[in-house]
Amino acid sequence: MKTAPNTYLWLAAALLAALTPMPAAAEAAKFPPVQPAAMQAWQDKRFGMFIHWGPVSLTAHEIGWSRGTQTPIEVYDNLYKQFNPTLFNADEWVKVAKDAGMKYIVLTTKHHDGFCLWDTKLTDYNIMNGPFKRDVVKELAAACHKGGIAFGVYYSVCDWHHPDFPLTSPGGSVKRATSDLDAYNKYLLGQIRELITNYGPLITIWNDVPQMFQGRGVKTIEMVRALQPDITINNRSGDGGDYETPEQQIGGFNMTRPWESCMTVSAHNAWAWGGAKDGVKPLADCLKMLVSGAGGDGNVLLNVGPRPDGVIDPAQSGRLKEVGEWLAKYGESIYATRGGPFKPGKWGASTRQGKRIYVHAYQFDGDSLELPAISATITAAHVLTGGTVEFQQSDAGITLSVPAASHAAIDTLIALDVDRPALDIAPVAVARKSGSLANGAHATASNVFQKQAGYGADKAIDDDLETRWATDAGTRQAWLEVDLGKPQTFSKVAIHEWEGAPKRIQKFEVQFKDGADWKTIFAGTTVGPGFNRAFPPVTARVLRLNILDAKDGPTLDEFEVLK
Ligand code: H79
Repeated sequence: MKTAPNTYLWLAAALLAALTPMPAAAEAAKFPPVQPAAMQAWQDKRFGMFIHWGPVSLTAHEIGWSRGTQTPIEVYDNLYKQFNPTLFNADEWVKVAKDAGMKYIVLTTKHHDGFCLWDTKLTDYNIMNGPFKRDVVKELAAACHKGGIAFGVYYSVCDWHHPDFPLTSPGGSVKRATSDLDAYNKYLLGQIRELITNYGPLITIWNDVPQMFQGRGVKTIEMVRALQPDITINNRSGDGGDYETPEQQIGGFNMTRPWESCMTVSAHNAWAWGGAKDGVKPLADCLKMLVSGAGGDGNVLLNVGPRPDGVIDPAQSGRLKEVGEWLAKYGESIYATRGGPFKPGKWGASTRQGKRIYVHAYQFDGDSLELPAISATITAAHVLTGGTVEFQQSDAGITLSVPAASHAAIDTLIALDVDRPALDIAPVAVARKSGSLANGAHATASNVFQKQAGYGADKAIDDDLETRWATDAGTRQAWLEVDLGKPQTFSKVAIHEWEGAPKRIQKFEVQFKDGADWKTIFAGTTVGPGFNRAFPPVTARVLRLNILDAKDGPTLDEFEVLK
């Protein structure tokens, strides 16, 4: 998010650590699971809309977290008196979601700031007591039901505004002098009961930040199950739930435990409205989130932050519409598919349904894409995005040859028909080094974080954004050397500095080895997560990123060497 105050970074790290891991299926159940048919119906939808909205949208600062930081608490808690989104039209929101190809909507009925967007009888701090006086949750639920799209509620477990909740702002870091967690728990259960009883049927209860709720979440789940047995519940109740929720990252391949990544369309990862200059992510990023999500067997909940006047800004709705146009053509490769058998990576992703595998290729090596062997025979191959493909299959693997003219701009979609149910094929990783040239490459580094293999140099060339090369804390200078295995010609590098600590690098050079000498191709200052640079072609076997100055130990997701 854009304005992380340093004082909250420890809290962020702790929370994110608590919110993102994927436990093994066996760890999960302290309560009856949701009906399997309901879980599958939720998975089949694959793509939903998250909506973060409330009085805070007037400030263009982050929902919940700006209370007591950018916005003084007294100011924040009075914003609702001016919140009058006269242009709010629930049917319009539903149309934006449907045009995007989304199959469900999840709205922040109450975020960590405690403000309620519905006519709750349990607190006055709600939408009916501001100037707008319309039950937003009721209107959106009705519009969803009318529009044939599922509706779910986000409900923050932590509530830094409620007088009985033990923690308060900023960021749940201050302990209240007096509090009553049992009383607060009654309030929470009462509110969730209202939402299910008066606004259902719901597809999901999306709990968030279960501060102090371990041992209490199970009560939530039991009540939800009793009221409506087919509601899915996310894993943030305090005691787990039906599905995992990686946040601001696409989950890894996992077919045993359902999951949904929540992502923001905002270019700056804002959840609530971030102002006119906030911007949106490129179409390629949005599409790849969805495709790689489905390819890993997960859902994607893509967030919009409507403006304070009630409109989803055309920048956001326009981008979503482009995703919807793609889905209108190629939705068969996403909805109701399962992930795999080729596990997702920077190369692309794959999904499957019936006797068909959908290969989504983001990158080729020249004209070809090498895939590992699978336990099925390919009977036919087609490029659904237009063009031609030839395939060769042997015990060693599969080669798909797609001429450059048949490469789609973002995702070349190739359907492989196979001789048996595609779901029977065991998932396989696509062993591939980063960068189209680096398949035989290996990497070494000056320094590896605590000499741990998990942070080794090879992690920077493994085509896996989930792993990284890291150096020891306090490292100011370091190098990463890539041996391409044989002399090769390249004219571009891409560097992905870890998003968890971007812009540590302050000064660097990219060099190649010429005999015993290092020759500099180009030099630069900061890098960040999406750096790339083209240059006149260089032929060499060994090159390196030489980091001359860093604020703290440099750490990279990937270093790619490209043609
Ligand atoms: O509702 C959205 C977030 O507000 C919520 N979950 C999603 C769905 C969330 N609560 N806690 N966290 C996420 C983890 C903490 C994130 C933070 Fe930050 C990053 C806290 C500190 C850095 C954002 C930026 C808040 C303060 C600064």
